[in-house]
Amino acid sequence: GSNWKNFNTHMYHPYSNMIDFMTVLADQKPDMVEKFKVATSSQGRSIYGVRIHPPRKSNPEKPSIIIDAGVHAREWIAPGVALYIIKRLVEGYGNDDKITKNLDKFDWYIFPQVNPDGYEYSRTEDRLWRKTRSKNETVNRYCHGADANRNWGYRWGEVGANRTPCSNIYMGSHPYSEPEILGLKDYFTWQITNPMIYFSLHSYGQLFLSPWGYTNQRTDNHFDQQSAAREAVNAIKNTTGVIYKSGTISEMMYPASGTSIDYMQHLGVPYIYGVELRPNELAGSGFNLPESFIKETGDEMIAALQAISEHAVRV
Ligand code: ING
Ligand code: ZN
Repeated sequence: GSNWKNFNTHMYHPYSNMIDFMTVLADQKPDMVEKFKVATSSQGRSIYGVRIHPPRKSNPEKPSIIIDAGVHAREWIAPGVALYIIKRLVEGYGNDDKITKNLDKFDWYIFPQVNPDGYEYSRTEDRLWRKTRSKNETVNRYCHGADANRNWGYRWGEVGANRTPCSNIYMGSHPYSEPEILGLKDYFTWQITNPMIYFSLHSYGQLFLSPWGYTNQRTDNHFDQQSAAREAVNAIKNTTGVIYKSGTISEMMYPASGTSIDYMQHLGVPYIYGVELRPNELAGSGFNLPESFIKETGDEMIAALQAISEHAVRV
């Protein structure tokens, strides 16, 4: 029974339902939503993004907001939030003042599940699976997958990545060895004309992580990135009361190279955050955040993106 409005964003879905939602949405809202394919996964699944824009002729210079989710299979809240955002934007245009104004200024590109092989494996075989499911035949036929967030080509394999396929942070056999990441990189690099804000959704920890990951040196726009992040943190506090923190990846977590964040910084995107969604360390549920938290966590991300958007057009 297919109407995009019937898609239940308050639950964790199988990958096939996610595709169905995007398909139906693009069919029923052709003036606002385009669905496009960016890659085929190692196991042959198609990976999609959607572009959401106001129902009028688009301006090629218009800045964009890019969101990806599902990079790490077990972090289920991330695709949950991405799908929630897609639905909220489409419902909100013309009805919600802030969303309407935002979409008039920014096009949104959302990739709600970029590692479907890993995701399905985490649903059926191993709830805590993190990586992709590519085969490492020549190196180790028993350990599958690479860490999709260590496989990007900028400063690939320098620190905080591992060369052995059985590691959870295996960087892959070469940069972009994972077809999911190659497709995403090509799309980000060549198909999005004016990328302004990039969120890569992960869990967990309630953190905004900015570049660099590969070094503890600061980027040349560090202070502007941090002031935008503080505005996001405040917006969240005013929305749900929940506390997020911000800082660079290497200072807040650990050094990590070959991440999408460093790639996008290198590309010159001004506002870049790896976001660790709920819960925090104290909550105990970790990657098993109950579905009932999707809505509030999604509202937090919309508030954060609104705040950073306002910052970005002000500076
Ligand atoms: N943490 C991230 C990781 O890849 C991160 C940290 C997030 C780095 C976003 C860069 C960008 O290790 C989790 N939870 O995966
Ligand atoms: Zn992650």
